[in-house]
Amino acid sequence: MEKEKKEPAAENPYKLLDLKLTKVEKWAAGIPAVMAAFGDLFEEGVPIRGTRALFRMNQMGGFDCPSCAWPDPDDDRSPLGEYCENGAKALAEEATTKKVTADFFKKNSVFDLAKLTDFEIGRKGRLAEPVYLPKGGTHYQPISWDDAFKKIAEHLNALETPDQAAFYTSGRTSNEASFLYQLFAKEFGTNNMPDCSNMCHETSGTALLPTIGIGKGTVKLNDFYDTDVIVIIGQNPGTNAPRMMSALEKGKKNGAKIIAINPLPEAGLMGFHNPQQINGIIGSGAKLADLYLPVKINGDMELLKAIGLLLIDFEKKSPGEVFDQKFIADKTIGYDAFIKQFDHYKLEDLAAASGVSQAAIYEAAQMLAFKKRIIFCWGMGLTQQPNGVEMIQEIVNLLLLKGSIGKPGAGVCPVRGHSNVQGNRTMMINEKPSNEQLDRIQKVFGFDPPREHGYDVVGVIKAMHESKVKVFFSMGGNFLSATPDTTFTAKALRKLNLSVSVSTKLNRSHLVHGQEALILPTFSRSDIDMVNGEPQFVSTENSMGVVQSSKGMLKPISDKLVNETQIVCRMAIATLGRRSVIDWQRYANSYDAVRDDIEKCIPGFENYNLRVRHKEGFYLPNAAREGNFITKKFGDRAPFTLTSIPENVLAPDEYMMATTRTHDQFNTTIYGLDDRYRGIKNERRVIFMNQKDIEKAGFADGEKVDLFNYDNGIERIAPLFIIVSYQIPEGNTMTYFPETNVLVSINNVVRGSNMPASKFVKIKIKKHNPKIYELIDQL
Ligand SMILES: Nc1nc2c(c(=O)[nH]1)N[C@H]1C(S)=C(S)[C@@H](COP(=O)(O)OP(=O)(O)OC[C@H]3O[C@@H](n4cnc5c(=O)[nH]c(N)nc54)[C@H](O)[C@@H]3O)O[C@H]1N2
Ligand SMILES: Nc1nc2c(c(=O)[nH]1)N[C@H]1C(S)=C(S)[C@@H](COP(=O)(O)OP(=O)(O)OC[C@H]3O[C@@H](n4cnc5c(=O)[nH]c(N)nc54)[C@H](O)[C@@H]3O)O[C@H]1N2
Ligand SMILES: [Mo]
Repeated sequence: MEKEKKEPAAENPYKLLDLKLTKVEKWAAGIPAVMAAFGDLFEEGVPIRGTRALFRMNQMGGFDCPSCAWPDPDDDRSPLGEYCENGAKALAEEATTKKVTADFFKKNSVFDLAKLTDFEIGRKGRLAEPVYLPKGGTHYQPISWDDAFKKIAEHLNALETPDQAAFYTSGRTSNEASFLYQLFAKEFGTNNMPDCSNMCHETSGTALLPTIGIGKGTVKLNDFYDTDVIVIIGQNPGTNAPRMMSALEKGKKNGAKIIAINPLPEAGLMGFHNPQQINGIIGSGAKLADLYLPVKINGDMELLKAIGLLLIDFEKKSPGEVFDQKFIADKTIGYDAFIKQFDHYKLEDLAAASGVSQAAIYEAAQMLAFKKRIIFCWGMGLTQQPNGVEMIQEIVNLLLLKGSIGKPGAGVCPVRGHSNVQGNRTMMINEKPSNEQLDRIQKVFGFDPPREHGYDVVGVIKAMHESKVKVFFSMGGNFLSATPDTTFTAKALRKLNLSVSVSTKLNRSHLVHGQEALILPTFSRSDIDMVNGEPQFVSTENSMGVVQSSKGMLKPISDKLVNETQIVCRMAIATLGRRSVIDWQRYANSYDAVRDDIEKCIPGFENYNLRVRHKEGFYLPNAAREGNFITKKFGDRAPFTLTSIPENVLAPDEYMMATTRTHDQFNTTIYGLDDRYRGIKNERRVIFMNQKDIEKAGFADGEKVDLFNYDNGIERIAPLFIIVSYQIPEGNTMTYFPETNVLVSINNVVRGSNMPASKFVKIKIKKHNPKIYELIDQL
């Protein structure tokens, strides 16, 4: 058995529940989704409070769903609001009336709380008052807000340099709070602003900025309704962006074809019963993917190159009909060198390495060959690969050949994660702010912002380890569990002088903390945000660059919550005092004042206060969307990028593992223990394997195993998983995040974006050894 740990556990307890296998679904949503949505509201004991809120979610003038960043239709919204099962679960998490009070912490030590699973920790309810853990303390204790800000200020002001502090952001923070937060960090004197983008779509931005001139997607929602082909690669919309399914359904109705590229035949790629339409609930629903390509993990580059090779061949046979030669001549650069590169490739080799049959690749190429309106959507399946930047650039290459960017019904669509992660970046939360951005800050506010780039997520973990960062402030998120190499990261966090978490719910990052720690409870998106007796609205930016207002409607569960905007202002006043050139109190009193200054600093926000009050919000400028590719290096042309084929070698006893989300979680928040579409009930410690691999290795379906990673000569262990025989390519395995983050080396990163390559983890699998826990203790 697992031994009693010396320190609060940084990982979920190693215990199995009672796995039941159910049918693997071929359709997403429908009746079970509606039931699950309302079921969660009932489970949280908030059927009326929650249902009322559900009807205001994603309604014009309502509040923005806290779940994903998929946009709402510009017009034509369902009178019930646009919601989905997982949006309802996210809301139930927020709307719960269960509370975590100071009394709760008095009864439960940090050590004991860490013995719970993430699922159990999340069930405890909303954080209701600020608490503080003194050096050597075992229990969090109450603290007043004023004293909390004093503590933060003391620690920050005691640092030798401002760069010994770091300010993390998860992607739910509003534009207004984000802007103030980065402004504070810059005035304090550091660009150490790691954020969840560093684990999410940094790879997309890194790939797109130098090729199309903007690090964001180019399509609008309406483009999905009128297009020829939609390619969905490395993304699971049925679970992670369920409202995207309505757009896919509508596109299909209007004649679009869908190609899905994924090692797993995800239910949400195969079919959809629209839960918001009667015929979707009871009728036959819509078949989604016209073609499913079961690519190997990280086989996408070869697959994309194989499609490119065939398209070049088709173009040779029907000149001018496959490629858009005028677009290539007018808008791009590097075509000849790009085409020449393909002389070295053979279809057989590419197909074999991708894991997809030549016939299927041929079919994909044919579906694309004579069409000009093509949309490519992608998610973490590409961005969390070591060569993710190059793979996305290869997608851009294909779209440039076809003239398929910057026109209606065509373009790139990186499907963002957190509901305001894109807005956070627009508000300049970025460890690498551009000189233009810093110049504007300097001009508007009159102080000299630091110019040196700061730490990103991987960088800050290493810096904490080396005691170069001593104060860590988290605006939302669950840093310990979201980041790689859990054991290494836990050690890093424990070295801090002070860790501060602004949070809505209890999570593991509160339990693995700095020598002193603060938990500051805040509002969620659905809460009414009163300032000076007036309910306020904030604004967010969705995956397609639309800025919209969001106004909460639920009474906060406690009068001891402070909203994120006020938290930043009060921290700034306490820390900077008279050193500051900014009137923080003015911002604390008025969000309009914040928006006025955002307008002065960030292009595209002209008349912000006026336009944000329009019900449908407004689009931010996006030159690439209009067909103008303004790149630093090539002026007004989009370059073709020469990319390379990865060399993937696995030892005979090695497997490739991707970590993914279940249908019952939002990142590290675990809503439930099922993964309904994939046929998993009541267990998270499972590993999906191909039946042939199971037999070859002498394992059995249902057998208990331990997982190991040996990157950089270090043994990393994730004990006690159950093998589930699954339709997945040979040599590939899939497990759930965050349970297997312990296996992801801190040095296993994406080239160019420095993101953890959490979908490219080499593992070994051994029969479960009951003595494994002793080994872990020695690590
Ligand atoms: N309900 C819910 N909604 C969410 C989230 C959530 O946790 N729960 N998280 C939010 C966030 S922050 C984000 S970033 C998004 C994430 O949404 P997604 O991008 O969908 O994230 P994942 O579930 O990690 O994995 C995506 C897919 O990648 C596939 N994949 C793995 N390896 C490869 C590969 O090598 N090639 C290809 N082609 N595919 C591969 C997996 O099979 C899986 O289907 O969702 C957001 N929305
Ligand atoms: N192995 C592996 N690791 C991954 C991934 C993966 O696919 N595989 N995905 C990565 C991705 S895409 C992402 S985005 C990161 C996510 O990393 P994070 O954003 O750090 O993690 P979350 O789980 O979304 O954060 C949940 C916590 O946020 C707090 N919270 C929720 N709403 C609010 C709010 O409105 N305000 C405030 N202040 N706090 C709030 C709650 O306390 C909750 O416990 O994880 C990454 N890690
Ligand atoms: Mo994400």
